[in-house]
Parts: sequence; C-alpha cells; structure tokens
Amino acid sequence: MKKVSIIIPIYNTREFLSDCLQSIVNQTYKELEIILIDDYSQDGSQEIMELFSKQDKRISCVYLHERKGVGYARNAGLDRITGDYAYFVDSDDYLMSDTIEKLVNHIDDHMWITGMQKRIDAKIDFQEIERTVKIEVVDNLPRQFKNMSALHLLLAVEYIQTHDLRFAEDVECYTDLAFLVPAMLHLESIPALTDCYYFKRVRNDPISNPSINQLSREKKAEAFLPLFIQLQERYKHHALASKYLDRQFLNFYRKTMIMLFMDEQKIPLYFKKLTECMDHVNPEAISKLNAGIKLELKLLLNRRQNQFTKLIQVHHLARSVKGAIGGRQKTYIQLYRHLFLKQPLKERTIVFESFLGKNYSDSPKYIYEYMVNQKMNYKYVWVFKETGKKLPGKAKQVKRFSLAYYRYLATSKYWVSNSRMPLSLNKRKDNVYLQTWHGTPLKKLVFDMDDIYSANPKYKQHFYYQSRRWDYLLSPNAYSSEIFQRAFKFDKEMLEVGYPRNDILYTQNNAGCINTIKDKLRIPKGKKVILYAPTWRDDEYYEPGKYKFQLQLDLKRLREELGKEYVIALRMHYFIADVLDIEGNEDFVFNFSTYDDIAELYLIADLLITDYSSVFFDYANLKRPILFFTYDLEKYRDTLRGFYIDMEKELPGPLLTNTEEIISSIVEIEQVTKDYHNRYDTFYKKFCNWEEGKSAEKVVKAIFPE
Ligand code: C2G
Repeated sequence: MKKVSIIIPIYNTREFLSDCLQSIVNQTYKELEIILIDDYSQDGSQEIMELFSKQDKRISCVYLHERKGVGYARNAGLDRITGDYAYFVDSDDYLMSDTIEKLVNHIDDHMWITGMQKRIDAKIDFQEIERTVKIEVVDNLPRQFKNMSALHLLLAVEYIQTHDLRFAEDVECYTDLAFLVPAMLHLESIPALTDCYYFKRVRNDPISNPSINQLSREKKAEAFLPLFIQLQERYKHHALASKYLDRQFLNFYRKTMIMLFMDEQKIPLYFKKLTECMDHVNPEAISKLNAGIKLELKLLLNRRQNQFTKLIQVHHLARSVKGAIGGRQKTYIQLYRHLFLKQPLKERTIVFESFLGKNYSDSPKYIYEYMVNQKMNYKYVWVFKETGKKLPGKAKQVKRFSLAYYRYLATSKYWVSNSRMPLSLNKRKDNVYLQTWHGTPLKKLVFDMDDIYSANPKYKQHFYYQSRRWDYLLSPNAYSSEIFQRAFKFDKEMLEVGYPRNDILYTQNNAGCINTIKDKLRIPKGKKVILYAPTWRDDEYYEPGKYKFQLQLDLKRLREELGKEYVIALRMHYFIADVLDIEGNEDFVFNFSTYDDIAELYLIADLLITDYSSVFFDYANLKRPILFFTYDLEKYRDTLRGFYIDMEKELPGPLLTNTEEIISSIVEIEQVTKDYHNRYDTFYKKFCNWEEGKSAEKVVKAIFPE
C-alpha cells in the first residue's frame, strides 16, 4: 500500500482545527502520515494538535518558534515526509471521508491527480453531494491552476524531489505559485476527479482573523508583484510558465490593482513595481484585452504616471456610470457620492431612523420628542419605509432609499439611528453619528458569535465597516457597555445614560396614561393584557431581513382558560415576515406586530411572555411579571447564538415549554411573582438601575448644542 503524507500548516485556526483533523483521521484510506506544522499560533491551536496526536500515531507535530508563514511551514513539512505521495490541506478546511482513497485509487502511473473544490460558508449536508467518480483529463494546465492553489493535489514525492518543488517563503500569500509553476513545466495534463471534494471554508470573520485569501489588497500586492517578477525571471525560457504567469498578472491587475487604485493616493506606492512587472509581460498577452486596459498597461510600460493616474480616474468614473445605468438605486448612490457629498454640511439638521425605517419608535423617537418639546432650533428629518406618519413637531419625512434620503444623509450633520445604516453610504468627516442600538444583549452579538447562521454570511465583515462610522453608542447598563465594546469592537464614546425608549416607563406609568393607550388600541375595558413578544430565529428565513415565525402558543387553549380575565397582545419582531393567523380569536387576540412603539405596549401589559428577546430587560423597568416561553432553548442557546447570561439562574421569571405550563403560571401568577421576587430584585439592580425617565435629556445634552 502506498503511503500518503498529508501536510497541514497551522496558524491561529483553533476554532476550525478539530473539524479539519477529524476529517483527516477519519479518511477511509488509512496508510497516512499526517504532519502538522504550527506556525507559532497565538490562539492555543497547539492544544488541539496535541489532543489529536495523542490519539493517532500517524500524526506528528512540528512547532516553529517564530512566525514564518505558510510557505515556510509547508516546506518544513516537505522536509519531513517519508510517504510515496504528498497532499496539502489548510487547517481551516476539510475533506470528504473518501477523498484520499479516491485520489490514490485513480492516480495510476500519473505524477499527480486532483479533484474538485467546494467553497463552504455554512455547515453542509454531505449526503447531498453526489458520489459517482468520473475522471476528466485536464490538459489546459494554466486554466486548471487559475486559482494559484496547490491544495487538493496528490503528488508523487519522487516528482517533487526530482524537480525540487518548494513554496515561496518570503511572501505572506501566493506562496503556491513558486511550487506550481515548475510543477507544470514537466507535465502536460492532470487527471481530475469530478466528484472528489476538498471543502474550502469561507471564514466569517475576516476582521479578527482573516484567512490568507481575505488579506487586504495592499498585502496581496506586496506579495504578488515581486513574486511575479522573480518567477518570470527564473522561468523566462519556458513558454508555458511565462504564459501562465502573464495570465495571473493580468488577472491580478484587473481584480486587485485597479480596485486598490479606487483610492488614487495608492497609485504612487505601487507604480514603480507595476512598471517593472510590465517589463516582463509578453506583448502578445495583452493584445486581446479591451482598449482601455491595454492603454493603461501601455502607460505603465512607458512610465507615464500622470497619464496613468488620469486614466484610472476615468476608468472608475466609467465603472460608476456603467453601474448607475443598472437601476435607479445605483444612480442615486452615484449622485450621493459624486454630488450630494460635495454639498455643504447643514450644521443643524438631524436625520432620525428607527428599525430600518419601519417604525416611529425606540430611542430615536424619544430623543426627537425631547428636542421638539424643548423647542430646540434644529431641522429634523425622519426616514421611513412608508411616509405620511403622524408625528409631533415639524419633521420632514423621507422615504428610505429615495433621492431625498440620500441627499439628507449626505448633507445633515447628525444621524441618529438604532440599527445599522447601509454599507453604500460613506460617512463624511464632520458628520456625527449617534448609534442608540436596540436592546441589552442576551444573545451573543457579532464578534462574540462563532458560526453565523443568519441569511448574510458576510455579517461580521459588514457589521464591522458599518459600525466604524458610529461616533457615540448608547448603553443601557454597565453589563451592556462591556459587551458592546468587545462584541462591536467599539472604542469611541459610550454614553452610559440608560435608554431614552424606557423614559416613558417611568414618566407615564400611571392609570391615566395607560387608559389613553388602551382606548387608542381598542383594548376592551376591564380586561388585563398579556403581551407576547418573541424574537426571531437566525436560521428560519426567506431572505435577508425576512424571517419566518410559527406561533407555538395554543390560542384556543389560552382563550378557554384565561379569556374571561385577559386579552393577548401579539407582537412579532420587526424581522418577521409571516402574518399570524388569529382567525376566530379576534376578540381575545390583538395583533400589534406593525404597531409603531412597543414601549406603549409594555405600559398596558400586565404581564409579559417572551423568549430570548431583549424586550424583557426593558419591561423589567415596570417590575411586572415576566414568563419565558423557551420551547427551543437548547437549539437557540447551543447552536444558533449562545447567551451571555445563564437563563436558568438569572432570569426574573420561569422558563416554560408549552401552553399548559403558561396557563398554570398565569393562573398562579401571584405565587410566581413571590417565587421570583428576590431574583427580580437582583435582575433589576443589574440591568435597570441607570433608568429614571431622563435618558433622552441626558443624551441630548451630551451631543446637541443648544
Ligand atoms: N422588538 C419588538 N417586538 C418584538 C421583539 C423585539 O418590538 N417581538 C424590539 C424591541 O425594542 C427589542 C428590539 O426590537 O428590544 C430588539 O429585539 P430582539 O428581539 O432583542 O432582537 P434583535 O433585533 O436581534 O436585537 O443587543 C440586543 C440585540 O442585538 C437583539
């Protein structure tokens, strides 16, 4: 049996390493030598290496004493192999259980063989992947190695040694080029198995721990350009190598350099190196390119930096115009960038938005109303999905994503919002952005989350760029301040003054105000109100921002047991797109899912039922009973999100899993209240003690000059 030496370089991949190693030790092909090279990881990856190597004798570990880079680490692996074949795996990727077996079974007399790569950005269902092996012989090697990767190649060790194949060591990325180019020189084709997979993980956090592919364009340019020159010089007499390298360079120029030059300040930093690269490009390689790019490359070749810079500007302008033709939104964004952002900033204009324009609510509403009541001298603009709302004061209402929306966002000095603003906006230097956020966190937030199950796999990256614009962040309690700083990577000013949205829970918690709201909502007189306000589930969606929800409460049973004394106010999270069916229960169940402000619902509710929503932190300001309907606690806590607090120990009410338990808790609500009295007290002190009905005033005084 032939032995396969698997080489795995490791650098700070603790969170993925077990998946990777498990998939290797579980390979159906057993004759393996597994060489792990730790490139001086700082995250404790070594513990996982030890764990696996203790359990499997085929594993050997090498520890480097300083960071040397992936090229060096793989070469260190090559120096130690004793097998017949070599195979490289990255420590955040993984294989199907029979990947190696298939490769070995089909390599026959070839020097190398490969299969397919699949990019994975969430957990996958292996069953779904078809398993019939077909062999294709690929004779267009330059095309096969377009992605410049030596992964998923099973190579005869004899071939590696005869041709002294090594990875580049002095660069942070593209090390594989140095290995692949000479590998191609002596072979004309490669068999490729069409159903033998290598799973390439697309990491969800390029901010805290980028993979090599996720390095910045600057870093990529610093590695690629000199390596290209070096390899072109080394292989100048090999037509195939030169052609392959030219193609890689031209792709790199188009995909990376031109994008990098969107910021024209970057041109002088790379101009000289690019001209040197151009000296090595065969003129034939550029003959088929479009006229614009060809001209840019010629200007590079002739060292015309000024003309080149001008042409790049034209290139980007043309791109924007072309983009703008794609639709009204794109046109607005171009106008925003090229026209509105250049207009003067209006010092006393404030744009408010709550829950992505869905409501007139939350802290932005109460900050606005405080300013209106104080008759402050500002112009106010409110962003809504549907305009025409009745608001106090004289705010201008603009439709989200309309032309006016872009104009006001570009020219208003202040933005006040409780959620993120679209990535397509560029905040200008003197703009002041108050992020009020929308809740004390129970469920883990952004950079505290491991796997991302939500509809947008680029969630962390987008969140990071969007939150860099925040100048102030509101915090409702000391517990949240600490979490926000870490989970949002927020290092600007935290306004620790409680939530303006909770002011009314102190200033209007009296019979008069409560009855006014009840009348407005047509709640029958003499009935107590149960508010059911659950949150959303990350993995149950139609598309980003549109989530599913299935009501697990048995409304009929609730009505039978509680209908005489209570009514139910249903309130779905603003992400929920499903409309709940309450047919036949209209006099008992009221659906307030689209009602603007949940704070008013808190005021009229005699008790709250929720699950993992932050609503209970706010509702607790009223010191009224709370029940937790946590029928999917384990999945939510252990898979979807993870929690910051131990729900079983710290919550101010019982965790219940079905309608019957809810009914009995409500029937016995006085006893439940007594049972949870002490916990409620501790909870209130920890989460509500900054609230006293004056948060809006404190925020306004901190940010807006009179
Ligand atoms: N909300 C609501 N109705 C619901 C649930 C939530 O009106 N049924 C509002 C509340 O103001 C709540 C806010 O939306 O405080 C946030 O809702 P969560 O359920 O806590 O979920 P999420 O939007 O994911 O925000 O730090 C807090 C978190 O990030 C949670």
